[in-house]
Amino acid sequence: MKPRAIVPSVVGCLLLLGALVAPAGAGPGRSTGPEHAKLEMYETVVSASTAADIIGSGDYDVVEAKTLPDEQVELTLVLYPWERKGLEKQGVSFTLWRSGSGRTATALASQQQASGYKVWRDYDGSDGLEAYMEDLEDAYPALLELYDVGPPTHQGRQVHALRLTDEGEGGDKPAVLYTSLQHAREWISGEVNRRLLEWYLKKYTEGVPQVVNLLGSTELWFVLVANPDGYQYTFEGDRLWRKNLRDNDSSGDVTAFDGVDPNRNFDSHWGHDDEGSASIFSDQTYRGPEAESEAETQAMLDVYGMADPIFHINYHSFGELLLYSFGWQVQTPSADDPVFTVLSGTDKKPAVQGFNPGVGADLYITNGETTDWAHATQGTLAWTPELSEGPNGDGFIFPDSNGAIENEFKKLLPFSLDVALSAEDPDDPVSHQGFETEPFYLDVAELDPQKAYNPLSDFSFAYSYGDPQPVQILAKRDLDGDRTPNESLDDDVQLWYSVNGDPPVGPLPTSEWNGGDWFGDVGDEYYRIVEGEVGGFDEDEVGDFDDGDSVEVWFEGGGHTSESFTFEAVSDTGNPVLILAAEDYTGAANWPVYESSSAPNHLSYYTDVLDE
Ligand code: 0X9
Ligand code: ZN
Repeated sequence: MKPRAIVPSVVGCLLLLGALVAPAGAGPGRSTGPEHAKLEMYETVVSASTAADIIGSGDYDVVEAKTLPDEQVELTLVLYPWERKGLEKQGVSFTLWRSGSGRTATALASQQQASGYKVWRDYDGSDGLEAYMEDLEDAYPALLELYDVGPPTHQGRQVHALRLTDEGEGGDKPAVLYTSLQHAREWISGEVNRRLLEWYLKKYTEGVPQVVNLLGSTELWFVLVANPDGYQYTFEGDRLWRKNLRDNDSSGDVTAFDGVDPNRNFDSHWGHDDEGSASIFSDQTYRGPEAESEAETQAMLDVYGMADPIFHINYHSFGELLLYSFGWQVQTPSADDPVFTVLSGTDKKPAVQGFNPGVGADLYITNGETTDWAHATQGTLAWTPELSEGPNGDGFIFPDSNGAIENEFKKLLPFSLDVALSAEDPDDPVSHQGFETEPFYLDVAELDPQKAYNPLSDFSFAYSYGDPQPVQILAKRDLDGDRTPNESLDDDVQLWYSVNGDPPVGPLPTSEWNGGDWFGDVGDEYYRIVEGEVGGFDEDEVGDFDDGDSVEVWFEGGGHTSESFTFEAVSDTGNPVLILAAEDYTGAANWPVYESSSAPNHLSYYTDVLDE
């Protein structure tokens, strides 16, 4: 993953945290004013702590962070002139970002446009992507259906979804959703997605059994242009535009203060803090006036309503990453992490060659974001692949070259196909690399070493100071493998233990552990944490531990036995214990937001419990 480590958990220096608001004189009617400024890409090398402040403020569009030797960090940012000047006043100096061939982002874009596009096409034009989708539906009437999804956008465009399946087969089929161009400037995402759709059509027409079977059993849904207003604007207004075109400042014109980030407008931890999304109009991650306020978000809701996807790939660029939930806070892989890891691979063996797989928050945190929402509220496991910048290091201005674009599509194809092939049996996903999910995980880091430092990664422990002692494990919901798509049955898990090698005690019951009531849905569609207790019986009976006892613990279910672990029992000293706890009930961590922020929410609850 990209080095999250550059962001200290406590952001020390507040020097850079002042939110930038529109400069004086900004406003409608001044065609040369800052509201008509264009975005440009810059680079800067700063100390790790300054980098942490810039990223942690959430006020700047940081698109890359590379750790250099000597605690220095190279940041690539997309900025308006006043944002650059504001940072310069605080001592940060910038150079224009340059591609491998030495061009700035805007120069590269102008050059591409001036020589006439070979591959790239806009949305509105007679050979644009909207006309393309309509023509494609006409060409494949038995396979493709085009839907209007969501209301018209701010500029009156229609978002479309295409459903690809062998309609002759009928039936209620599991679905996979592929979306792209949620961010206007990320042109490569639309072309990779469009080529995937065409690849399926071609292979089906050629009678390739794998694809014929797939389209018989599965629906594939495509939203090629999730943000058509913004996308069209990158052809006509500003090549580096990211958001949609909501008229935030009611100027009647597209200005630098307009646009909502469609990838921050979903109803899952929406507006949780100002680092993962922004409240400022001109910010590139402006979250909108309320969750689901945008036509583009409602379009996605419509697609989910029709397709109810098992999996979703939301192609973005750039960075060569394969991101999955969760993104809204750090160190929080979901309970479904085994399914993500089998399909995404690991740092050493990524499912997309040259890409870096991992949880989204390892890049930076986001809230109101599509894939978090999909997992937490829809039970859909979703990815954000950050595609590459092309062979010449061109950032968002991926080359207008059929060869380079085709290479990018082919690089993604094995992963994109694995996900589709897995929809029928999602907890036993298909991996072209041969990874498989296990019934139990005592330590998730055995599957993916980068998860080792997360809480809830390793359920084993060396010493017990409690009797009874709670023990946990990550278990597949369907242990005996009789799950059918869209139906989940939770198989019983039994707990066993043995003291000092004595005959096993068990089977003991377990129950699902759902964490606290603080963080909401933990993303546990296919896996869950189960918990039981060992010991805790009357004195002198089997199960009551003595100091130094060696207790081996394991779990069984669906005919499978987990790995075991052994802890040493340590006797209770009988000494009183002082517990110090604090709760941030006024700051960003006050979630969900309570009506009163004058008293702790959870600590007072805890005190009530203790009083009972
Ligand atoms: O910020 C985004 O919306 C995505 N990156 S992009 O550069 N294409 O804008 C990343 C979303 C994935 N989630 C997290 N990084 N938390
Ligand atoms: Zn993006």
